[in-house]
Parts: sequence; structure tokens; C-alpha cells
Amino acid sequence: RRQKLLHPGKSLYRVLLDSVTLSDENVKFQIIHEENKVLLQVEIYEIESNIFRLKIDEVSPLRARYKVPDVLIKEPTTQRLFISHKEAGILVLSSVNEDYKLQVTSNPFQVELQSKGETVMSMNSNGLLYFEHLQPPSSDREPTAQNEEAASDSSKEKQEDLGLWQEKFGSFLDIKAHGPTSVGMDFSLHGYDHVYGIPQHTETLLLKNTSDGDAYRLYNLDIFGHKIHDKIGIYGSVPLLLAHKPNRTSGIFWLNSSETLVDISTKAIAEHTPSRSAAETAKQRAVPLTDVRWMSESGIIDVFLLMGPTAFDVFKQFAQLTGTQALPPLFSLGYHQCRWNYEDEQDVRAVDAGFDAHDIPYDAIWLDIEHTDGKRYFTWDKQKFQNPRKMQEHLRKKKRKLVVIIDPHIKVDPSYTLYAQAKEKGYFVKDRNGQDFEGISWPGSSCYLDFTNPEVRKWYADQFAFKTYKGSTNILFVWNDMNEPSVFKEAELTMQKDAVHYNNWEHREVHNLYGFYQQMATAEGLIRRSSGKERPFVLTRSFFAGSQKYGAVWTGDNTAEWSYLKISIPMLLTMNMAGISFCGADVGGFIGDPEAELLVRWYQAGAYQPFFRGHSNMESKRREPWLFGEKSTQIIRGAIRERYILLPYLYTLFYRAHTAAEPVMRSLWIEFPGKIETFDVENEYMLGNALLVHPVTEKEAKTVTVLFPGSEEIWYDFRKFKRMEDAGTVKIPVTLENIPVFQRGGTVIPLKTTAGKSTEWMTDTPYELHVALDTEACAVGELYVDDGHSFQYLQKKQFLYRKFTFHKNVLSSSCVDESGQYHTTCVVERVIILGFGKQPTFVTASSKDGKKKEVVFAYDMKTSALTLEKLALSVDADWEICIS
Ligand code: MIG
Repeated sequence: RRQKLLHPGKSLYRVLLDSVTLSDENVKFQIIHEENKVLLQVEIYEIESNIFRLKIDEVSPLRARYKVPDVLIKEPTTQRLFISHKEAGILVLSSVNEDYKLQVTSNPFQVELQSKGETVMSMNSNGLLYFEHLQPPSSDREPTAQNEEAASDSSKEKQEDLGLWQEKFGSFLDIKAHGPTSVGMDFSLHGYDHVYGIPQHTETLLLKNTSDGDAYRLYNLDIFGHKIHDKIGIYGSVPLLLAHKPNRTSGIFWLNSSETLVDISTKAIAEHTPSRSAAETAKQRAVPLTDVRWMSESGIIDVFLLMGPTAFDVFKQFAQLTGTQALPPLFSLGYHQCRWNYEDEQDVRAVDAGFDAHDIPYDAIWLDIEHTDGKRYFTWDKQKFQNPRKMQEHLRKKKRKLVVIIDPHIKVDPSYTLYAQAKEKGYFVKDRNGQDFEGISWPGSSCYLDFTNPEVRKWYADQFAFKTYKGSTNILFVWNDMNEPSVFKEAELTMQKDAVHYNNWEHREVHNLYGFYQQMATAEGLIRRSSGKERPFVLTRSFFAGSQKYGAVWTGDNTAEWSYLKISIPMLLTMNMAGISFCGADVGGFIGDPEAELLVRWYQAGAYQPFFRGHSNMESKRREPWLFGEKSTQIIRGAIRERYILLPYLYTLFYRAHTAAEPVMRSLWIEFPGKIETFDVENEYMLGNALLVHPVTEKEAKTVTVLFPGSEEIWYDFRKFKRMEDAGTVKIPVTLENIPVFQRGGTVIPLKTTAGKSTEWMTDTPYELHVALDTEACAVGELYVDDGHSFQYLQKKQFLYRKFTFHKNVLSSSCVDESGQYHTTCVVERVIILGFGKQPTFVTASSKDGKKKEVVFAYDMKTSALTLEKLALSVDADWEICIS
């Protein structure tokens, strides 16, 4: 409310040009507010690979302001900036290679970022830099708001209205121990009218103009039955916004963990060209410009400008700062069966047996909060789960896993060891009076572990040790829920902002980091229980920038309605853009009861999304895949089996996400950056660079309208191998049987020849390659293989990273990364070449040692697909197949 009183106009901040200092690390100077005379310190950094950082803090704050720790994976490597120009009122900074220039204007203070003469971004050009300096809490203080409207009204009432020192929310009172601390700034993105990112909202892929409505809010909340098309923040936040135009992608990463609002407005402005003639002026075009205004409740301004220039560069730049996606254990890419709740050991066995009886693969069964002894996490309900180890041994024999829920709230109960220990050690978040904060959650009265404290995280991680966590085994993995944190009966169902954390920071400062820290500690615990050998799997509901390092995220409590299936696509695409590839939505919709058709469509969509879990609410009817009649069972079986067959491709994509920050699930524009018609597409997407997936999200659909992006591309039906005749937007007939999936010409996709009962049953299952030829009759693709569960791929370089190239009628297998070695007896059994021009006469396969053999083949004239059978070519060796 206070910041919104400041309207676009001339900023009251001016640079003190005498204060400029230059070091290897950064350029520093001070700016002064013309009215309140408060000095702010500005630091500008260039960070290697096209990143700029702008930090603004008070020169001498009353006390230190909160600076987000633990999100950046390391102190970024800076590069020296040079002053290339200094004249009255202007300072120009250049990067080493002179590709980028930062033009700092003194009065008013503005920064313009140019790339090779083109202005890409400018900051404070609308004069919305806003910085509330810390003040002593005194009753007779002067009015303090920085803008005229607020300053002109000095009545106490008005101050309360603006919530300077305290704020009411219904019956809740937030006391601001340190008074007003908010910060904000505007950014103009030149030439851009497509912006994306800043999850998590139930909104369209393309961010909307907010000028006549609510701003996008980043404030992690547990909103049960959340609505669709709402800009309120739900469970998690990543303050990363991406802007895209045909020749460039840029990103703004606003590193602040307090409640944050983002206002967006896109407009067209006359192009600014220093023109000489009237004729040239007449030629002026309207160019788009997007203004983005960030406002945060506290902290400092610390913003990273990711200059791309491509989308993949921006993803790399963000990963360079916050880390890449953790490589998931292979099992976690299989199908997960969850419900609130699987009642007891018998229920678990019965559901597990049901999958085998119906010949449906699955990898993990999940237990929700009812499995515990009275919602005391790390314990078991003694009646329902009398022998959890035995139950896990049973699952282990089936080569499957168990995932249990562990929430952050701790039941107030002195006889509960976890509570007693944490209480004694002072590990809970405190209320404003210094007592342990108590809130209500599932166990009743609860305290909340202060995960912002590294000592608490270490202690928490130790709770996962097998000897401490009774009844746990190494097939047990973890699910963190309610970590926004969710606190019943509090304002907006979360922790009061004036609660106090480690080092005396108020909750308002760290709010959006709470879930991030719980998942971090949990993942650490799972790694430590295996003495550093095994990869963890932790699913979290709440998240922040960098959560990708710790595991997976799901979109929370969606509803069993078609509209929620539909919105899950842009929601997951947005998460992927923000670095979190391993994400999914509850298949079937958590709340309510899906009709058979919706459930089937959801399985078909989920099978082509990164995290694939069926889940349902307590009040929902049972929903195991075989409960909807024979026809539905058969179709769901088909969808899940397709997922399992696709795993080699998916796992390879995750390896790329892990090592090169490439998102697994990509909105079309990422793959087709020059094609404007793709920029707002959110009903289909690319899985990696090779598969185009178009889920069916309409009831009783007979057709779907598919956009085949890129006029130079060839697309093949993924299942029938037929080349699609038409380009552009095409109506495709659909049946209930499956959803449209297409393979892009020029790609090779590694698959398994058949699905097994779980991923572990498929270790030795042979591979099949789908080679889809492009207009030049070429194709290329990769396969990554390792043991699927340990860190040996890192520690001992035990992995295979292979490449398949089709060129001039020769398919060759070669090594991408010679440093990796992994022995497997697995072979490539079958190769299908799509779009092969003519019936061949002779096909031979030869390995590097000179052995040559003739290959059995079949050519389908109708589809132009050439199938090579019984190849038995080693996955870990070089070979060639020649077709004549
Ligand atoms: O408010 O643990 O999103 O997946 O089943 C309900 C019970 C609490 C919310 C999670 C949901 C989970 C449920 N939890």
C-alpha cells in the first residue's frame, strides 16, 4: 500500500558522482534521496557469463538488513567493470569485452543496460525505486513515508493505515519490531511483450498485464481448494522472471525471500532512434516495452540481470547462481501411487498386489499423515503399522519403494522425543515475546522447527539415521508437506510475520525460504543415512529459488476437474523455466472424484510430465487405476507402460537438466525462439527437444488442435511412425486410447523395448532407438546410463554417456563423455528409422573390433518406417549400422 502511493515519475534519488569507487569486484557509489536525505549504497557487479548484479542497501542502517543466505550456491565470480565514459551526470561502465555497457544517469538515478548498443533493460526509469530506511521506534517520530501523499498526512491514524509499525489483518495483529522496511524498483524490458516465470500461480504461461487488477504475489501459502486464474501466490515462489523476444531472452532474478509483489504492464512505445530526417522520423515504429515493478516487504535490493542471449543461456545463468536439478534416483521417475491414506500394512500389500494383478508398473507406494503415531513424524501407528520393516522388506522384494510424509510441525508433547529434544535445545521458531511459537496443525498444538538455523538442519538430518528413525529402511524416502509453513487458525493459514527465527530475524524476512530449508535438511538426512552414497528423493510442496537441488516439487491440492488438468500444463512449464524440472501435479486431481474419462486423460498427461504421481484426498473415493472398469484400466495401463518405456529418454533429459540446466519440460518458444506463434502456447509442450506432447484436456474430445511449430520441421506420429503431412495448426482426431505425441525429425529417442513391474525390473531390458529423420535425412540423440541410485556417477565416474548419429544412411553409436565408464550387459535390440526414403537392399552392423553381421529388417511402405531387428548391439560400445 505504501509503495503503491509512489507513482511513475521522476525519481527522487540522485547519484553522488564523487562517491564512485571501482574495484576488481564491483563499482560502488552512493545515491541520496532528495527529501529524506538518506544515503543508499549501490553496488554493480559483472558476473562471468553475462550476468549483472545490482545491490542496494542503506549506507549505514540502524541494524543489518536481511540478505538471503544459502540460495546462491557460491559467491559468484565477478569480472572487473571499467569506466568507459564519465561526463556531467553520466557514468558509463563497460564489461571487459565491451559487449555490455551500463549507463548510470545521476539525476535522477537510473541504470540502463545495453548489449552492443541495443538497450535491453533499464532500471528506475519509471522512478519507482523505493527503500524504507530503518528508523528507531519512537512515538514522536516524524512522518516517514517517502512519497508526498503519505508524508503530507502525518496523523497517527494514517500511519496505522499504512501499517508502518503494526498492521491488522482481520483479528490478527502483526507487530513490526523494526518498523517499515520495504524495498522496490521498476525495470523496463525494451522490445519485449512476452514475459514468463515467477511461479507459483494458477495462471497462464504468459504473465498478464496487472495494471487493472492484482499484482502477482510471491508469498508461500497453503490454500486448500485454490482457484484457477488467480495471481495470489500458492505453495512456493521463485522470484525469477523471463522476458522473450525473437532474437533474445533475458531474466530478472530478484533475490528476496519476504512477501513480494510483481506488477507487470506491457505497452507499445515509439521506437527511439536518433533520426536525422523527417522521413526517418515518419518511419518510427511502435515497439513493445514491458515494465516490471518488484516490491518486497523487507530485506535489501539484490537483483541479478541474466542477459542470455538465448533461453538456454538464461537457464544456465540461473543455475550458475542457484544450482541445477538434482539427478533423481531412477525409481522416482517411475509411477508413484499415493493416497491420503493407505490405511495399514494390509492395505499397502493389497494395493501393491493390485498393480501386479493388473499388470501395471509402479515404483513407490506412499503413506500420508495417518501412518504416524498421532501425527508424530518419524513414528508409526502401532496398530496399523505393526511391522514397518517387514512391510518394507516385502516391497523391497518386489523391487519397489516406500515414501512417507514428514511435516515440519512438531506435536507439543513432552513424551515425544523429537519435541522434547528440540524444545530443550531451543530449536523452535519463537513468537514475538521470545516463547516457542505454538500453532495448530494436524497433531493439534504444534511447534515449528527453525530450519533457517544450520544447527537445527544438521540435527534434523540426523533424525533420518536408520537407528534413530525406527522402522525405516533404505527403501524409505520422504515427502515434505505443509512447509509454507501451514499453520491453522493464523492469518492466511501461515506463521505470523513477527515470529522470530535464528539470529533474531523475523519470520517476514525468511517466509518464502521455510520449505526450501526443510527440503534441504531432509535431503541431507537421506544422503547422510547412506554415508554419502545414495541419492535422496524428497518431494516438497513449498519451494524457493534453488529448491531444484534437493528434489521434486508438486503443485499441491488441485481439484478433480478438467480445468485443473488444463492449468497444470502452464504451471509445470513455469516451474521448469524457473529451474525446477522435477515437478508434477496430482494425477486425477487431489480434491473430489474424477470421472473415469478425466482420470484416464490425467494419466495420459502425467505419463509425459516429469513427476508422475496419482494422489487423492481423504474424502475422495478410492482411485487405484483398476477401479474404473476394464476399458479404463487397460488405457491407464497403456499410459503408465508408455512412461516406463520412455524412461531412458527421460532419464537422459534429467542428466542434461542436472549437468547443463536444460529444462526437461519446455514451452514451445524455448525450442522455437524465433516463432512468434509459439510464444503463448500452453496446451502443448516439448519434452526435451524431441517430443511434442499435446494432452487432451477437454471432455469427450474428438479432435485436438495441434500447432506443429517450425516450418522447416518434420513431425512423426510417435506411435504409428507416420510422417505428419500438414504443417502449422492442424486438427488431429483423438480417441480415448491415447493423447497425441509426435517425434521431431532430426532426433533419436532411446526407449526400452518393454515395460517391467518397476524400474528395477527393467535394468536388463534391451533398448530400442527411434530415429526420426529430418529434411536432410539426418538425426542425432543421446543416452545416459548409470546405476540409477548412487553417487558413483559423480564420485567414480561410473556412467555411460552415448550419442547416436544418423548421417548418410549410417547410424553410429559413439561416446559423448570419455571420462565416464559403466559396464552394462544391456543391448540395443531394435532400431526404427522414421521417414526412411526407400526399401533398402542390404543392412549390416559392425562393431569397432571389425565384426560385421547382416541385419534383419522390415520396411513399411505406408509409413516409410524401417525396422531393424535382433541387433544385440552393446550399449557401452561403438558400432555402426550401414544401410544400402
Ligand atoms: O491439508 O497430509 O497437499 O497432498 O495428502 C491437507 C494430508 C494436508 C496436503 C497435501 C496433500 C496431503 C494432505 N495435506
